Order: sequence, then structure tokens, then C-alpha cells
Amino acid sequence: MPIVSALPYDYDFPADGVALIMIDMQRDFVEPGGFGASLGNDVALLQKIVPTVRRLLDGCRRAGVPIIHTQEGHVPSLADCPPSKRTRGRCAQTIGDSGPMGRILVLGEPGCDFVPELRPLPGEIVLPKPGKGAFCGTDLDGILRRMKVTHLLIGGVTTEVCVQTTMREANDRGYECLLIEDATESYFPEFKRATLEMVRAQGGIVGWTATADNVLKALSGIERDARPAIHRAVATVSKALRNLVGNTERFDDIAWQPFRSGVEIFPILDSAIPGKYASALLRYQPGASVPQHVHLGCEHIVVLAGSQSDGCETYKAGDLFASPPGTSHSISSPDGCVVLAVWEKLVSFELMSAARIA
Ligand code: C5J
Repeated sequence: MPIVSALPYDYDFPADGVALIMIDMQRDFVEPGGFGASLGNDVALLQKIVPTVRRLLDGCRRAGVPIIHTQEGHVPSLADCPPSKRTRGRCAQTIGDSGPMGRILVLGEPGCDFVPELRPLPGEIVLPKPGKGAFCGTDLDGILRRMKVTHLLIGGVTTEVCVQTTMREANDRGYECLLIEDATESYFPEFKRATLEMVRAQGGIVGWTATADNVLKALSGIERDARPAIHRAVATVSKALRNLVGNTERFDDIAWQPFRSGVEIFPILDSAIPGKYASALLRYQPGASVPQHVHLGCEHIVVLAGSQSDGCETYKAGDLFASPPGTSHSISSPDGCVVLAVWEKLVSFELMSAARIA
């Protein structure tokens, strides 16, 4: 079992039962003009931990440790924001008001996004949360239990508010928690110091504390499947699907509609509303192709028969092909194929060309 040199004593964790929770590394807390600054805080203190947090994220990625990025924020209607949270602080600007980074602490606004260096990678979990603690109003406990996680490495901001609340909530639910001293920060150095001490006091009444270097040293000994989680999930699903699929004849009785040259479509969820999920079967005639385009949301393709290629890889019957937002590719199918496609955002060729130009 990997062991971290920690306080009040060494922390050991099972390599396949540990996850990193990075709390609220959002522009609204770390950059001027956001929520933290609106409360009169000096955000420069928080900016100092960004390189350490990045080293920690990279170390966990190398070791294959699952990463959960929490994001404090509210839906645009503020239906999930208690009035007490809005009025607290009596500031000139509060949650939902417009600031230099968009509406303060509103999901989807630039300020609510992660600081650029710490953006989640595809396959990592992003957990929006309406409260300070990450278990309040979320499925975090269910997510961790399904992943069979028993041990949590915790970092982020701010130490005595969202980080400490989350650590206490996790501790009460039976998780063994370690707070990473130099990967967490507060607007108030004395509050950070006190939090670290109260967590590890009384024999670790809430958990352990350790430096990022000590955590990284322990992680470097882990031999896990270090492929990004998304690749592992895709390989597992592809293996299962390969047993289910057949050949193109099976799809002849479908009421195909013309889509593009050499490609037909059978819409399943035919979304007329931009931004809604949409899905369809697509049938490529042998030699058909779709020119270069950009995906504004995620795209999942399951190849049901034949094969198709994005120019780098060829996907055969039974393969799952997952593209994160921002992917730019063209598709060709020398032998023809039938695929199930699921798009997170409406696929529009006009939109795609505009996005590519931007
Ligand atoms: C605060 C947080 N301090 N992430 N949020 O309001 O700690």
C-alpha cells in the first residue's frame, strides 16, 4: 500500500481506492473581479497555489488516480441558491449580479469556469455544487461509492470554507481524508493555519495533512493503468459492444433519409433546439466522407457495422469513438458503415464553419 508521510501520522491508501477532489479552483475565487474579490478579499494569495495544484493534478493523471473537480455555482435562474446565500455579506455585488467575468457564481459564466491551467481533462469528473460542502445537493457520495473510492486526497479553495466543509462531510461518511497543505489556500493565512491544525488534532479527528511533494512521492510508486480514464472506459465499452453488432444488411429495413452526399440519417432524438441532446443512426455508403468539422459539444459514435476513420484511427464494428468538445476532424468510410451517433450539442455545419473561423 502506498504511504504518505503525513501528520498526525503516516497515511496509507489503497492504490485502486483513492481519488483526488480538487475544490472550486475557479476564476470567481482566484481572479480579480469575481466572487472572492466582491467580498473584499485579496485574491493574490490564492493564485500562489496554482502551480502546486497543477503538479498534483498531473501526478494523479500519471498514476491513473481519478480526479473530481468541484465547481461552486448556481443555475442561471438562481433556483438552487438560497436567498440567505445571496444577501450574506451585504456587498455591492452578489451572486447572480453581472461583473467583469459575467454573472457572479453562475454556472456557464466565464468567472465560474476553472482557472485555465487547472481545467479538467476529458474523462475527469466535474461536479457543480450549490453549497460550500461538495456533498450538499450533489451525488458525490454515490459517485465515490460506485467508483469504490474509500480514500480522498483533498485540495483547493478556500481552506476553511468549502475545503474544510467537504472534508468534514466526507469524514462523517467514513472516507479517510488527507488535506494537501500547499494545494489549498485561504484569503486569511491564520484561518488556513488553524484549519490544518484542527483537522489533524486529537489523533486526526477529521483526517491527515501532508505536503504535495509527499503525496506525489507516494503516487509515483503506484502502478495503475495510467491511461486517461476516458480511454479505459471507451475500451471497456467497445469490448462489450463488439459482441452485439452485426453487418450492414441488418439495417436495410430502416427508413433512411438523405443527409449528406453518400451519407443517410435516421434521426432518433431530432433536436430542433440548439444545445439539446440529439442522436441518430448514420449510414455511409462505401467511399463516403464528411468534411472537416468542429464539435462544440461531446460526440459519441458507436460503430454498428463496417468501419470509419478520422484520419488517425480506424473504428470497426463494436468500437466506441468519443470526441470531447473542441475536436476537429473529418470522417471517411472506405468500406461503408452504420453508426449510432449521440451529440451533446446541436450539430450544424454552418455553426461548425463559424466555430472553426473563430
Ligand atoms: C467560498 C469556497 N469561500 N469555495 N467558497 O465561498 O470556499
